Amino acid sequence: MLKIVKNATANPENQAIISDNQSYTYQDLLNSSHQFASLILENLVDLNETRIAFMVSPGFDYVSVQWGIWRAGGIAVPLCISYPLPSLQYVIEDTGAEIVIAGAEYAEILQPLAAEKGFRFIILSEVDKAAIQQKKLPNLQSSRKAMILYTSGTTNLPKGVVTTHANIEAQVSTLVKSWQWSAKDHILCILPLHHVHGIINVISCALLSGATVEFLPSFSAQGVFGVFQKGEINVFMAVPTIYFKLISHWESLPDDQQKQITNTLSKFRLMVSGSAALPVSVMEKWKTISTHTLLERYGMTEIGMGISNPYDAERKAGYIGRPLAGVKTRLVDENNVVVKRGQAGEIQIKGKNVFLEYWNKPEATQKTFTIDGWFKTGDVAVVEKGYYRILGRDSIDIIKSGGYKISALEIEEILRTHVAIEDCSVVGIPNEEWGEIVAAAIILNDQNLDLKVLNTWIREKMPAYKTPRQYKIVEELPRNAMGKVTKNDLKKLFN
Ligand code: MCA
Ligand code: AMP
Repeated sequence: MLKIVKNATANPENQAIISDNQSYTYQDLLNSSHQFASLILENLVDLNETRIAFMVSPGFDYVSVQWGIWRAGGIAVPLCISYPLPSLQYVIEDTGAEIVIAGAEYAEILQPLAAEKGFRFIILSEVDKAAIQQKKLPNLQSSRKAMILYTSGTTNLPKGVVTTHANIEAQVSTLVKSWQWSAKDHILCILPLHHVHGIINVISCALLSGATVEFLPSFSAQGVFGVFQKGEINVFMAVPTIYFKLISHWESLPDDQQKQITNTLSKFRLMVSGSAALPVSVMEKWKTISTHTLLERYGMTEIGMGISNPYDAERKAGYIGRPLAGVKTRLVDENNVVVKRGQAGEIQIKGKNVFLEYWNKPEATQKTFTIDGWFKTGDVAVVEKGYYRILGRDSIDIIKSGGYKISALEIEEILRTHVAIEDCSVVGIPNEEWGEIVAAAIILNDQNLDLKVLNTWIREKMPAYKTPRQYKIVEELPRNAMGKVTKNDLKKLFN
């Protein structure tokens, strides 16, 4: 039995989830996920790694579906709930999903695709729960594939990162231990649930520990402080942009409300930041507001979390910390030779936490590991007094905005399909709130192109968080002697 499910059976009466103003116990979650597993199994005894995509809002149903897929032996493929159709279709087709599940609010966007492609389409609100007979569920080896999450890299289209149950267990267990999770914890989840941060660090750590996860349907600073003020939440995790937004909101409040919030936050057990570099200014401001020194950690879709500031020792501003238990790390130079002490190098990772493969991409999988099995992160760091400090990425084509990893190449490819665009180049430019924002330089072949129209056009094709926030129309792109666009020069255009 999966560890997370086994632990749930040990805490049946504990409160597992609060969503939509309702409270659910671990027993509710066990029943509901068993019921859902039975529904998707139909006449089978094991889904045998069938891919099942699901577009469900954060909350009890999301977790029931995720656990149901796992318990039936399927591979869970969570879809981003704000994706436009082309991005959803890409994930569904790339994984070869045979079953697609939609919350009622997403049925309309997926229905035409279901009719065209003929996959089994389940709309949650139409399921007749009373008619489902609980089936015996398969016994799963932990080496089985559990989940596929999409991440952007230096290739144009996002790749599916396949993790096994053993990978997920390793990723969750090390965090539960290092950050001292317990059944008394109560975390607020406001993160999207198609990425590791929300799925692993928030939900799975809490549920493996017998703790409570409370969901807000989407992020708003006011909403978050509103839930905090009830006085039950004691753990919070977010990307730096969210802390930035919380700080801005707090600063806009009258004195007495500021004090109340500070008083509430000071009682928290743990507050974590990650997914992108935490600016020292944000860390310091948050400390004056909350009294907490944020625990910054470093992770990646392919590895879960790898490096973390300590729970009960010094948390250093500007550093991502030290390797987590069970995670091996090293820094190497461009010849893959381990660097001397104090020198910068690419972070490479080994351990049970490291993913299995990129879905259907054996070459990409092979390229991302060294011959002796180290995963190449592409992040460059240095170690100072035992603490890792990130210096940057080895690829300028990877942008981090609002905690999301974005490929400049993917955006360029889409822009080039616009009839009025002759050529373009995309870069990330530094931004206090978002970390980086996406900026595009374009050469037009139709000078009448309205940028607002272009913006609407691109938002129908890719998620809003990937779309350019600044455009510059140029006559030509800066290139080196080999004809390659020099993106560092291009970045200067936007300053
Ligand atoms: C939205 N807006 C932006 C961006 N996104 N502007 C600039 N850059 C952006 N990236 C604008 C919108 O156009 C809109 O403005 C306004 O902000 C509000 O948009 P909305 O979508 O409602 O934003 P939000 O709900 O406030 O979202 C901000 C957010 C969200 C909560 C920070 O981006 C988020 O949830 N990020 C977390 C991503 C995450 O979980 N990453 C983890 C990946 P207008 O109305 O004018 O158009 S996993 C990972 O990285 C590894 C494993 C790890 O280490 O964790
Ligand atoms: P993703 O592929 O979305 O999982 O993003 C992983 C990337 O996020 C890493 O390769 C890093 O570049 C970046 N990242 C995650 N945590 C941190 C952090 N604490 N500081 C700097 N970069 C980070």
